[in-house]
Amino acid sequence: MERFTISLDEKLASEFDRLIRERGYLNRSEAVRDMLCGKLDALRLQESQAPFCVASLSYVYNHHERDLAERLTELQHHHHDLVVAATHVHLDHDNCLETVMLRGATGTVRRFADTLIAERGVRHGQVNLVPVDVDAGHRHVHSHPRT
Ligand code: NI
Repeated sequence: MERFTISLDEKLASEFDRLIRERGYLNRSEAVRDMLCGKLDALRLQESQAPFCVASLSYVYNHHERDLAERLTELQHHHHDLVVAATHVHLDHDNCLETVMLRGATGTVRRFADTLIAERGVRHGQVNLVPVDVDAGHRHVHSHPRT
């Protein structure tokens, strides 16, 4: 067992302690271990063990923000090969919640999700990647007819 010390500012420390209570962790070490494992799992997904994935990406944004809604739609169209479906919920007068279902090569899906999350004005961005086995017999080249 290795031990190390982490320095947190007071605000972050108290938020972390609140999260520990809410999630029912016994102590900080257990919570940190769990988060670390989750993060490492997610990173491992990018590597060769899980070349394909499905994913759900969620985020909140203000649709009044200049060009943002348009930029997000543009990005999704640019990667229509990855985007399986998108759901848009008008949360209130200003804010929208979007959940985008993705499918494709793990690295590509991850990069696409990171790009959307990093767009200025996008908040609470989260992506959940789920590794899938792709049956070689069902792996086919998509054609994208124009309408
Ligand atoms: Ni909306």
